Amino acid sequence: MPELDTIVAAATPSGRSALAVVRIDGPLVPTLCQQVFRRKTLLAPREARPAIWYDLENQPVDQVVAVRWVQGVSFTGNDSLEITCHGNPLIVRKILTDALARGVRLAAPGEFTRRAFLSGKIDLTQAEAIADLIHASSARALASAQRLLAGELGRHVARWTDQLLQVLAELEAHIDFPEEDLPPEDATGPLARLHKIASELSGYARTARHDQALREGIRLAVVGAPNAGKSSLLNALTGQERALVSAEAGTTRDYLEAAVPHLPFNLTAVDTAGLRTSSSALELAGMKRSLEQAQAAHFLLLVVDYSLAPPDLPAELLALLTPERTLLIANKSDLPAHPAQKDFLPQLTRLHTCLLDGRDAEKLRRSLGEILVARDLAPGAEDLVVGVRHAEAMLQAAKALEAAAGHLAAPIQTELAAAQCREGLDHLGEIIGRIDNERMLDKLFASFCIGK
Ligand SMILES: Nc1nc2c(ncn2[C@@H]2O[C@H](COP(=O)(O)OP(=O)(O)OP(=O)(O)O)[C@@H](O)[C@H]2O)c(=O)[nH]1
Ligand SMILES: [Mg+2]
Repeated sequence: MPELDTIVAAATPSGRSALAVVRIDGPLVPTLCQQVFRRKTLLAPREARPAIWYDLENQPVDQVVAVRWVQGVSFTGNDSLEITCHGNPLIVRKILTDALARGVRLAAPGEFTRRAFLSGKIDLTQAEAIADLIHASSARALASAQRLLAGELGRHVARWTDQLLQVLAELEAHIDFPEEDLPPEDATGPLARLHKIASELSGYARTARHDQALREGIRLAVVGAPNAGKSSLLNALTGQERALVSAEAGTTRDYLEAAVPHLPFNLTAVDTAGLRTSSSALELAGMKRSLEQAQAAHFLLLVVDYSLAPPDLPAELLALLTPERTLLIANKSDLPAHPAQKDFLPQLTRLHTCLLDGRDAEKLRRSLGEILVARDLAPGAEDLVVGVRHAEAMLQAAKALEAAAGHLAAPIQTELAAAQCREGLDHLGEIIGRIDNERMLDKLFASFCIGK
C-alpha cells in the first residue's frame, strides 16, 4: 500500500458565511499543528481549541477553532485536523494555500470518505450514504440515507454472510467426510436456509425501485376535461395562486409544473390543458402536450366536474387511466352530484373535493401522500430503500443461492452447491465493499464533493 500523504480541502461551500470549515488529513497533521499554531506541544485531541493560524511568513491568517483527531478515532482513521475559520473565501484560500506550501496536497472529491472506507471505519454502503445524506432533498430521502449511514444494510449483509457461512461449513464437512450424511432436509436444513436467504435478498433488492423516486421525485399529471378544476387543484396542492383559474373553458393552454410542499418525498404536479374536441389549432396543440405529460407522469389525477354529466374523454387518455396509476378527483362537491357520475370509470378510486378555496388542500395532500405509498410509487416511513448497486449484487447473490439449492436437490452435487455458496458470499461482499476493484471505487467516489 503506498504511503499515505496529507490532504486538505474546504468542507463548506465557497462563499461568505459566518464560519467555514477546512479539513486536513494525514501524517503531517501533528507537525502542522505545531507549526501553524506556533505551539511547542500538540493540541489535546478531540477538544475545540481557539488558535491563530500563522502562515509561512509568520503572518496571522485568522483566529480559528481547531480540533485535532488522532489515528484510529478520527472519521478517516488517520491523524486529522478540523479548522473552523471565519467564512470569507479569502481566508479559506489563504489557509489552503499555506497548507499546500507546507507539503499538503488538495484532496480529490470524496477522498476523506474514501480514506474512512479504506481504513475500515465505515463500509461501502455507509460511504455511499454520506453522499446521499448530503444530496437528500426530502424528508424520506434523508431518513433513508440516515438508516444506511447507521449501518443498517451492513448489518443485514453481516447476518446473511454468517448464515451462508454456516451452510457452507456443513456442505464442506460433507465433502471432506462423505460418509457423514448431510443434515436432514427439514425446515432448518441447508436447502431451506438457502431459499430463505435468497428470498430475503430478493425482497430487499426490490426496495431499490424507490431509489429513483427518492432521488428524482415523483411526477404527477393533472388531467381532465376543460373547466373541471385542474388549475384550482394545482393551486390547492401547491398552496399558491400558481395557475390562472377562470369560469371560461380552455383557460390553460401550456402545461405548468410546480412542486407540492409538505410531503415527505418530492412531488411535482403538472397542470395541463383540458381535453375536448376542439377546432382551435392552439387548443389542439395544448391537448397534444397534455397527453404527452400524462404519458410521462408516474401518477395521474383525473379531475372531473361531478356536478355535470361525465366528460367525453379522448381514447388516448382513457387508455392511460389505469386503476393503479390514477386517482379520480370528484370535484365541485359543493354542488349536487350528477346521477350518471357513479357509473363513470367505476374502477377508479375517487376523492371528493371542493376546490373553490383552500379548504380541501390539506386533505388532498394527505390522501395523495398515502395513495402514492399504497400504490408503491413512494417508499413508506418504515421502508429501508437500498441503492441500485446494492440491489444488483443482492440479486446476483440470490441467484447463486438458488443455484446452490438446485444442486442440493437430487442428484445431490455438494461441490457445485458449495461453489455457488462461495459465489453468493462474493456478491454479498460487493455490497459492503469487500472487493478489490480500484476502478469501481474511483467511479463511486468521483461523484462526491471535494472536502467529503
Ligand atoms: N362550484 C365549484 N366551482 C369550482 C370548484 N373548483 C373549481 N371551480 C370553478 O371552476 C372553474 C374552472 O376552474 P379551473 O381550475 O380554471 O378549471 P380547469 O380544469 O383548469 O379549466 P381549463 O384550464 O379551462 O381546462 C372556475 O370558475 C373555478 O372557480 C369547486 O369545487 N366548486
Ligand atoms: Mg386550467
